[in-house]
This record gives sequence, C-alpha cells and structure tokens, in this order.
Amino acid sequence: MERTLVLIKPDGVRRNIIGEVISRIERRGLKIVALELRTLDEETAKTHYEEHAERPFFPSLVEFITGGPLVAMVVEGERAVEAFRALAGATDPVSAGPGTIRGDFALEVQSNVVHGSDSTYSAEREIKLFFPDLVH
Ligand code: IDP
Repeated sequence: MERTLVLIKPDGVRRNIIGEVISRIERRGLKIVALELRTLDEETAKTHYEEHAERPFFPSLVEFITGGPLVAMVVEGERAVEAFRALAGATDPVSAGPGTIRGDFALEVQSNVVHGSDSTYSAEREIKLFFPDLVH
C-alpha cells in the first residue's frame, strides 16, 4: 500500500469544493488516513516547495499557499501517488483534461486547486512535514 500527501489549496477551500475533491478521491477507491484544515506558516510553505526556491514564481507561490486555510490529507491506496496525480490532471489547468480536478475547476497555473506528491520519495518527505506524528 502506498501513501501520498494531498493538499486542497486555499483557492479550493475558498471556492467551497472541499467536498467535491474528497468525493473524487473516495470514489476512486483511495482511502483518507489523515486530514486537517490548517493555515501554513511561511517556513512550512518554503520547506514544502523547496525544490522551486530559485524559480521566479516562488515568492508568489508562498504567498498564495499561506494566504488562507488549506486541507492537508494523507491518502492511501494501490499506487496512490500516481493515482492521485491522474485525478488531479496537469499542473497547468488549461492543459489538464476534462474530468480531472484541475481540468474541471481551474484555469490558472498557480491557483490549481490541489497538490499531490510527485513520487513516493516526495510523499514520504511531505507526509513527515505535514503529519510528523502519523504512525507509519
Ligand atoms: P505540480 O503541483 O503539478 O507537482 P510543480 O511543477 O511541482 O507542479 O509546481 C508546484 C506548484 O507551483 C504548482 O502546482 C502551481 O501551484 C505552482 N506553479 C508551477 N508553475 C508555475 C508558474 O509558472 N507560475 C506560477 N505558479 C506555478
């Protein structure tokens, strides 16, 4: 069984689509094993997105992701990392297929509703960052 970190970003929470996103995850057969509504501090946000620290959009991304409450979840299932990435769709919502979360609910690359870990290695790092007390 594999685990991945999923975030419903502040734009998704603001638009009242928490239930919609959770419903898609559950319908697919993935299991939510931890869930929390929280507002990220700047340090956690910078650590989460550290691979993008040198990118021009980094300051704006940190401001966006700390700009309101988000939902953090640990999602478990068969090939959960890949399965959730497929549900989420491409990073740029305009390129994300219809039927994906981003393809159905977003237009802008920054405000793209959800985050999902991009590998099992990232998932382990991100789950530790968001849920340090979760028993493995
Ligand atoms: P991912 O979220 O699909 O894994 P990444 O390339 O890891 O995509 O980017 C992380 C997040 O940074 C994206 O989900 C999006 O919110 C934001 N982002 C990525 N590229 C851009 C950009 O060119 N401009 C603004 N924000 C971006």
